[in-house]
Amino acid sequence: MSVRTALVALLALVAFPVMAADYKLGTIEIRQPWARATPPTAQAGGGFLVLTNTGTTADRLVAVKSPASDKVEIHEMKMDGNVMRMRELDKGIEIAPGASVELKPGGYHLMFTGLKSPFAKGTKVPLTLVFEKAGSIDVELAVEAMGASAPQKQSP
Ligand SMILES: [Cu+2]
Repeated sequence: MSVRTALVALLALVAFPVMAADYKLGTIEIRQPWARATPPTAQAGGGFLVLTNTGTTADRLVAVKSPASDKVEIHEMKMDGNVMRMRELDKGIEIAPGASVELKPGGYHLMFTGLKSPFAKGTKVPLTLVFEKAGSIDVELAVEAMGASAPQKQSP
């Protein structure tokens, strides 16, 4: 390997570090939990994270709760013809063994409805995730700028 190749390889490692889990619950790993800041009068907000199942059997995110809003639903956003629509996934989201599911703007997301107060950039939103097999875990979503499409902070 030339010095130059080695340097490129090293830079690639620095630029794309293997993401460590922010939270771990049994075989479920939770990465980059974040939410978007909301305008002062907003009634709803979105939450996002990446779920990885390191186990050998499927699990399912079945419910989500937060003291920050009346309700949190698990939603999917999809193109219906050329209209973007979202719907509640009443059976939650399955995470296959060895697979990751990314909740992100434009796809799966957590929908907070009946916000107690707007999500302010730089604050944290407490959240409880309930999995069919792994049980439940409390996490915090980092609130990013309004309209952000990805979290600012990458996991170490
Ligand atoms: Cu939604």
